[in-house]
Amino acid sequence: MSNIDLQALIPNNVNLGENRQLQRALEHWQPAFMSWWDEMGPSDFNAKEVYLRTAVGVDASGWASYGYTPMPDYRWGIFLADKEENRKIGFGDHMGQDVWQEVPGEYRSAFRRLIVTQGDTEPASVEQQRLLGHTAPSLYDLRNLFQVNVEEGRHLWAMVYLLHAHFGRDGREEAEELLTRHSGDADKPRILGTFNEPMDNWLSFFMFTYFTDRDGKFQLKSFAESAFDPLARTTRFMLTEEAHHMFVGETGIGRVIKRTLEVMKELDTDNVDTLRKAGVIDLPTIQKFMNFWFTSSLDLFGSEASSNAANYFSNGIKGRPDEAKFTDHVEVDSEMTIQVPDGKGGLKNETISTRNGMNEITRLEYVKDCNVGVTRWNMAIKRAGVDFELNLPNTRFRRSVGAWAGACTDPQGNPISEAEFEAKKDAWLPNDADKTFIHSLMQRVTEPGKMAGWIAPPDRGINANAIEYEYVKL
Ligand code: BYC
Repeated sequence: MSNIDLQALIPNNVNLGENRQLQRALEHWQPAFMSWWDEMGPSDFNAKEVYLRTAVGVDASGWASYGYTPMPDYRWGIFLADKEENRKIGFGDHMGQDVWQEVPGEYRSAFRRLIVTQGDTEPASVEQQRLLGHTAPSLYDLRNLFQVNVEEGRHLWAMVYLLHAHFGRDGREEAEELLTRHSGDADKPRILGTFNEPMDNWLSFFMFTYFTDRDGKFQLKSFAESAFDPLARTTRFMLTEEAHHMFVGETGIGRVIKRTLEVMKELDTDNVDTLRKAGVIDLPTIQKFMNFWFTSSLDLFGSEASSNAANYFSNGIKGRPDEAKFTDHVEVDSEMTIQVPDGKGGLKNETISTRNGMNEITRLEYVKDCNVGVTRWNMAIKRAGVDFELNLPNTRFRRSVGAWAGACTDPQGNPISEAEFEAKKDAWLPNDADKTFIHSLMQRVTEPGKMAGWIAPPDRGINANAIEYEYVKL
């Protein structure tokens, strides 16, 4: 196993010290990253001690160490999963050939664009979440937010390393740019839609970590298949960190639902006003926030039929998540069916080449994965004897990218008129009153072990510590 040099200015397991030029370039970028963290990272908490886990190795057993660290002292660095000897390309036109340690010239701009797009989402999410620390429902949650934030910072480092190490001057310029675009900025926004959405409440944070971080999981899995081995290795290690972010989302939403169910039982009611007065989030509102963040995240997979995606697959740039489980890894003549609007207010089937449909294949795998948590939440609702079911909306609903962009459908995906959509959208998506209500709940709780009234405590603390542990020293 490769050793991590944690003493280096930039912790790494890529023998950075042996490449002085690259090391100097990254050491030059490091202060720019630190200023970005100061200005755009979690506001007002940089001096606080946070109980964080830090990567100290890359093997599955014991890669993390836990301890109190002020966030700016976090050991952001470069960690690649170990090299697999004799690894071969597993899909596309180069299938069976040796993987590449350098980017082939003809694919350089495609790789650069994808690495920049991936890299752009990481600091974007930190920017979106920067004010949430002020309204954390508990110290446990506050610490989880900060853990997610520092790890997204590290994921930025992962992409910046690739840009510096493999893309020369262009790469260095792109790395600078990653710190100058900002989430929601009118002039220089982040690249992908979801990462410009404002996030001023913790229900959205949990939805984001459940749904949007899960897009991250699927995109990283696609890169983990890449013929460009350094990209595959860096994303494989990122996936181990990403798992915690989705855990925060799934358990966060689960705890909100649990608390609501407790109060529904106590008061013996499902009346929305009564529940809101009692300070918990009614289930229909949870459904609306889910509708919003799930559909926004669906757009992140790109168009149903995409020649970009076909090229990425053919050229070995980006595979399908868990490529090994598919039977055909080349898909040279195969076809698939997608649904598109028929131009007359309905829908029709369209046959496309499987290569063109790679985004849709990945999106459908993602939807299946999203449903795992939804099923778990519904089981809790059922166990509580409440007659309500949360459902993911259809993938045609509220789309801004792809075949259904701008088309109006109901949450079941049936095409409807714009007038009907406008009339009903307040019942399907968070409306102003819902947002005002959620906002009113966002009060900071700082006593160790105490939770805000709208969320149940977690089942257990972090790293075998008690829930009452002082996860952030305020
Ligand atoms: N918003 O052929 P198309 C994560 C653009 S999340 C705005 O349909 P393609 C994380 C597209 O760029 C994972 N624009 O799409 C989560 C293209 O633009 P150009 C992030 C969009 O190229 C939480 C045009 O529309 N990683 O890690 O097949 C916290 C037509 O594109 C959007 C990646 O995304 C959108 N939603 O696929 C922290 C992986 N969607 O070229 C982190 C890298 C599409 O015409 N990116 N467009 O200017 C990719 O693999 C691909 O770029 C996409 C799009 C899958 C996003």
